Amino acid sequence: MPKKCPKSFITFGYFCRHETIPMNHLPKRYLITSALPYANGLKHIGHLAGAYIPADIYARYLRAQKRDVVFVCGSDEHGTAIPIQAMKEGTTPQAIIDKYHQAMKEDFADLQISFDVYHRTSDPLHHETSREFFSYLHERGELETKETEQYYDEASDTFLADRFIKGTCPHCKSNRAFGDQCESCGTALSPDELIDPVSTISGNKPIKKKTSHWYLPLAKHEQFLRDWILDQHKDDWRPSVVGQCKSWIDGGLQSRAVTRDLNWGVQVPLEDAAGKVLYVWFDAPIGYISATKQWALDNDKDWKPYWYDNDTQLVHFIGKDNIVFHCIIFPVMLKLHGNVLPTNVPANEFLNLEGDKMSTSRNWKLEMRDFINDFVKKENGGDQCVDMLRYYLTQIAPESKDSEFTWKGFQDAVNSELVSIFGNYINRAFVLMHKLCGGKVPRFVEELADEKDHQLVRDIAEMKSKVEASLEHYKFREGLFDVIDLARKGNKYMQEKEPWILAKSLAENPGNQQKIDNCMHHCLQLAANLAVLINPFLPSTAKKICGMMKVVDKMLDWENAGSMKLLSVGYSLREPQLLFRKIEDEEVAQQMEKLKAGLIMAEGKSAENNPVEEKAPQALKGEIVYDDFAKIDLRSGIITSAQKVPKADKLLQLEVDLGFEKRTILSGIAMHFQPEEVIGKQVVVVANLAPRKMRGIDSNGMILMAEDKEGKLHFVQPENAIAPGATVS
Ligand code: B3M
Ligand code: ZN
Repeated sequence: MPKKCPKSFITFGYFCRHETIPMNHLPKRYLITSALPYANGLKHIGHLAGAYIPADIYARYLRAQKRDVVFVCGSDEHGTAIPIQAMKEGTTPQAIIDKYHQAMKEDFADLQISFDVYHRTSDPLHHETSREFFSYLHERGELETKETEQYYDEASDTFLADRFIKGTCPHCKSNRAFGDQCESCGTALSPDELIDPVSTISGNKPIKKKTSHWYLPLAKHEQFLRDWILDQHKDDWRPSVVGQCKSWIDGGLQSRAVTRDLNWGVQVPLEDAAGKVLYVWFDAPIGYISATKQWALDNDKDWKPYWYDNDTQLVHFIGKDNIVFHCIIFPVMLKLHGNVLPTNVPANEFLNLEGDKMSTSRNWKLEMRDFINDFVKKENGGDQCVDMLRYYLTQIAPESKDSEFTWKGFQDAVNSELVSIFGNYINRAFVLMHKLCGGKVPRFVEELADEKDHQLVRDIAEMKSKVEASLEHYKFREGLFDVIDLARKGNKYMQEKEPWILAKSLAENPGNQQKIDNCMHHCLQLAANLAVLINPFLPSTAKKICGMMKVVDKMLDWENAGSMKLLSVGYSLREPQLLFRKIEDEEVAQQMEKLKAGLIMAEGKSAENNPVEEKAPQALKGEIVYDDFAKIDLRSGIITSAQKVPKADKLLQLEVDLGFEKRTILSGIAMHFQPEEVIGKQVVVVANLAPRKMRGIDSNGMILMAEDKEGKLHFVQPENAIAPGATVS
């Protein structure tokens, strides 16, 4: 039995959407946000599945309900990620953000993510909004100042915040840990926690230098956070989100620095703060407010109620690595600034790709742009392919645990569900109606209705509230599953009614025509209902069905779902168009090849010249005596910096610390490793090799590498960390 919420007169099928927040009416307005993607590179389908598609489904659903909704997003253009990308691409931070802002905006538009505004944090409106926010908190004494010693890179004259410092993660021991977060295990870090930190700018070991910053004292707000999240929202937020918040709060809330010594970002609006900018995670969420302001300016609306009136439902769609910022830090900021708090933060887990974590450095990823180019913009592509991707990514949405994109899975989802169930149902309904009912919506005669007809009507009505209950609770995969299930029921109904068989004996049984008409009438009303229900998920498909029915998009208003009167009797409909094409085996094979080729490229090999094949074992070299070997002085060392050698594809110029001295060594590993990957590596060096000049640079020694049977290089390393200079024999 549906439980009725005592606080609300509105229930959606099974649940009330206000189980914990007392409200006796629907919120006046909705503000939906998707995480602002960093403008430092193209985004992959994991991002799309985590923060953009679910938000878009929700926004489209609310719009179809005629609710007041604004869906905002924009590029996150600050933080150390941007200058680092600029260094990598040999250009300026401004050029980087301009390039990626435009590219991401286009990708989202191509995939029909229906933002009401796509803003950017480099916009003066955002700078002004963030500065005002900071000043407001500062003037009210809500921020602390502290002088601390922080890592500093003398070579580049820079304090090493966040991504400017790299080292070994104290938790998982990965060497892909930065000053803000470990890339491998996702733990939030501070630079002081890193083991063997090095500057990502110069590769040097940093020194410590005094600096002062402003901090948000989170501990002061512990009780508020406990009451608000762990009590008020314990049941309506996802368990994983509440769980992460609980462990943060229980772990003891530390003051968080909200400023940085950096020359890229929003200037701190205080006299004594030259050279300091707001921490990117302070200004980025304020980007949601600036984006709302921009939307209001563009549409002649008032932005304030969205951020100040408590009758706003604010929902942040994010990936799980952003939970702490959206559930702890930003809400404290919002509370202090007098704004509304998020009603929900439906964070998603991660999406893996073909059995492995997606990774930019290993090239194991599927960028949105790749899909757009390989499917949407190809012949036989277009909007149907957008909806295919939206379908599959919703079907495998990592709502409660990590999930996995596979090309075979994509093919199966498209061919066996979209094509065989949904597309097939719509197509058959149209084809049969043209064949058996003269291309017009036939009449339904109630007196002839049987139990199957009644059941179908009940199924349609019930599905409306079922999908609502799912969407109101951010269970998008469940909602989509239900819509497909309704199409499945339609196929079954048609199969059981067999109007084509009835048609065969029409001459003997003229009464069969009304039976056929009854069946086809229901089938067409169901097709129209399917268009309404699928619309938030697959908007192009819904529109296409409207086109085939010669009805305006207004039919897609949510209130129409559940009705058996969407199409008028006698109305003539168009010939059907196929909604979806199949995904061929060759396409799957091609994508798998492409993925593997990308991996090989990332390992520094070109896919064409070096197919993955095992190398023949190398013959042993001629015998030597012990004295020959004893001449070689092997020492342990640590790579402290690395850079590419201009015009030499294969060479990396390394600085290796041997304890007693630092060496420049040229190593032929550039096709296998990026410079930043090797910094901090322990190595074994042939320390007494005669110097050799290459490309005008003296190389003093050689690094030992092992080559596996696929030709991949691995560092030869001592088992445990040992001091540089140790002898190896
Ligand atoms: N740019 C991190 C990310 O892209 C960050 C999100 C900001 S949301 C305010 O994962
Ligand atoms: Zn880690």
